[in-house]
Amino acid sequence: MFSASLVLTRTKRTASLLSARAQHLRTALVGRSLATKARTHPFHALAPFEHIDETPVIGTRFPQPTQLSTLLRLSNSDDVLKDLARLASHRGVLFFHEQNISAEQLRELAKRLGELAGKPATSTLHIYPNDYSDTVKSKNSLPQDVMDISSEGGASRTGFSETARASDGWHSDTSFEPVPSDYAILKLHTLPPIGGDTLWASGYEAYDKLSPAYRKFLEGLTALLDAKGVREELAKSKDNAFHGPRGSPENIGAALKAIHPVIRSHPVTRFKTLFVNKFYTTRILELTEDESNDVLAYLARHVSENHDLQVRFRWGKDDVAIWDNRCTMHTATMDYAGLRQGDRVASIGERPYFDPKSRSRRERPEIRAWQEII
Ligand SMILES: O=C(O)CCC(=O)C(=O)O
Ligand SMILES: [Fe+2]
Repeated sequence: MFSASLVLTRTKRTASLLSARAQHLRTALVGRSLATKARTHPFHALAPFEHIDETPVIGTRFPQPTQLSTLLRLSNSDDVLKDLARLASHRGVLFFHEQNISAEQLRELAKRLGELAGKPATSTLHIYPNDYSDTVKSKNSLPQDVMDISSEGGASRTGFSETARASDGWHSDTSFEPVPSDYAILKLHTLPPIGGDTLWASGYEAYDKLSPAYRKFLEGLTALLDAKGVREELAKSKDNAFHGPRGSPENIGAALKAIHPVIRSHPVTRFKTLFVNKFYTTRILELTEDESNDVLAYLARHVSENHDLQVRFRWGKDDVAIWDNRCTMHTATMDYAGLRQGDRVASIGERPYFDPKSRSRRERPEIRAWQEII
């Protein structure tokens, strides 16, 4: 009886010792694998924050309730935000759920992402040329460089028509400016019961899916991007025109037009990306008008009909998207009824350029290696 109970006690103790050792070993191994993961993670500072890729080429989601407002205040926040900017530049768009970030903090975040990614000191936040303060009441309480995205006459409904082709909306924010946006952030605080998804398309993949001959043909061409719709709205509305500077000393005046390379090199990733969009690009300058119309129509179809280079986001209340306007296009979906509203901040980056020595995203072997690690 005695010895049996001793054996039992011993066995229990041995078992619990063994299990403690196993636990210790497990913790050490998990610790080591986390440390290895952090070391090998291409965006080291983001390793502690769970994130998953939405598609192979575009979109990454932070499923845990990682609060962007908390990231702004971490002791290593510069490292974390720098990696967040780099991740956005690689993945095109990042999604965050149920965010408590304020409009003022959205401004801080956009400003810091751009600065940490290396934008020129003269670039700040974009101010939209059309100030909707007369038509949208809530705009009155927002800073001038926070845009009210609203189904009630705000920017998201500019030129809206129920019979319009949905794919006509693909655009890159502020691409009509001489110095357009790098990063933009949108938080939607009011949603209709259903509908109103937003889609993003990868400019890297749009470039990579073209044949080498077509890529070569486009490289070095330049295009006119023209915010004609905004100019027309301004001419007929009571809204006040804002003539600048709109986030850069170069973004001034009432023209709302710019000439940019058709294929652009990304300053953070150094990848080549398609930089024309259906909404603002009106003419490829080196081609005849006829040729230009055909090439632009083809490129618009290339973006809108290749759904393998797109990601579609169904919003929850207070969700936030952060995207890189240099290597993506996006479009809202006007299929909803009811109020849909949020705040959008666009950081101004650098003048677009084409560097023939930059590479295609698919050519970079580390991309494949990174995807295996993450
Ligand atoms: O309303 C949306 O889904 C997108 C609006 C938009 O284009 C933007 O915020 O830049
Ligand atoms: Fe936009």
